[in-house]
Amino acid sequence: MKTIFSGIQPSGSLTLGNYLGAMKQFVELQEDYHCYFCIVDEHAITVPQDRLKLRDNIRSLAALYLASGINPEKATLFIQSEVPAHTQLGWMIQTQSYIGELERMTQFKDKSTGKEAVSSALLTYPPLMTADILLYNTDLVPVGNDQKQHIELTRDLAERFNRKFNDIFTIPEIKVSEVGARIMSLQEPTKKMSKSDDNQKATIFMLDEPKQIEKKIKSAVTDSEGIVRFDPEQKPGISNLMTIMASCTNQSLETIESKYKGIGYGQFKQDTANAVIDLLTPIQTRYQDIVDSMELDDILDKGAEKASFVANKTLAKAKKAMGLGRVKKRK
Ligand code: ATP
Ligand code: LTN
Repeated sequence: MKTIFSGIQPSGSLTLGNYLGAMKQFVELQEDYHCYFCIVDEHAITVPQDRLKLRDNIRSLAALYLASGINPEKATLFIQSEVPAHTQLGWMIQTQSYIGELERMTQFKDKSTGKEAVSSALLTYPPLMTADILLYNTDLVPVGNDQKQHIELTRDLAERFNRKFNDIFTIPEIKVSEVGARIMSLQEPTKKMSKSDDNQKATIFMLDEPKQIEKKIKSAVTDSEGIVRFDPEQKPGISNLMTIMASCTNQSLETIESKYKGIGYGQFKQDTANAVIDLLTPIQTRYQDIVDSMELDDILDKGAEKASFVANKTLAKAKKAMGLGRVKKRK
């Protein structure tokens, strides 16, 4: 069975973009793959975080994984900082990464441009992500489109390490879902929907109440043509809502286009809002049952233990390959 690894940052409340671009595929994939799903809290601290909020976000994210359908009997769910091998291998990979290639990452440019104090960890974020992936002999990494560049760099770094030291890492491949890979902001549909957007109206959060969801979708930016047609270049707003509708209801874009022929944006927006509400309501109910439970702690404890076992084995091989540590003398 092939192995899958993916991570989500506990850097705020999860969005509909995170669900449709990442979480939804995770749930489907756990049936056919050996899966590791990680709450990457060490990635989240590459930008400033409030400690109490971070704690809440970590727990909330773990509960959302489970509420969305991740089954701890099938997949390993754990918190990155509870498995020290991640930062250890991350450091080793950093020694093999070049500043120039890290500076070319669009996520680094987006998050650092115009900022006064940029942490060096924001630049060295990709080597840690590489370590996350390589520790588990990962074959496939399911992520949204925005992570493509990071996965390409992961492959380069793994190949570089293998060439220079010993062939120990599996070279992973990216897996982007066909629909929903890039959900855009409701207010600026040429920008991706993001948990850290300052404009609250731009983003649907997984824990938003039905009324809020309806309000946000109804005030989503569209165009004046009045035709429900998929054209991301000319009609980014409507195309984004169509993508949302398509991935919430598992319909094709063509079906939606023909269904709304001659029907205005008002009805289309209302139906899209209902589709999102129908998708999120059962997840929210399960979330409330899990988030403060001891069961959640048990699942995360077991997850960290299982993940550590595999990660430590890979780490030991990589240390040996690089010549770190020592060989004990025997009597
Ligand atoms: P931020 O918005 O704070 O930069 P993020 O949501 O982009 O964070 P993560 O939480 O780490 O970053 O993303 C988790 C997963 O969700 C990744 O696989 C990412 O590709 C996917 N994802 C994030 N935003 C979207 C989006 N708008 N559409 C589709 N997938 C997304
Ligand atoms: N960089 C990713 C989060 C992330 C990740 C990973 C995804 C950290 N480590 C390993 C897949 C595999 C992001 O910002 N979305």
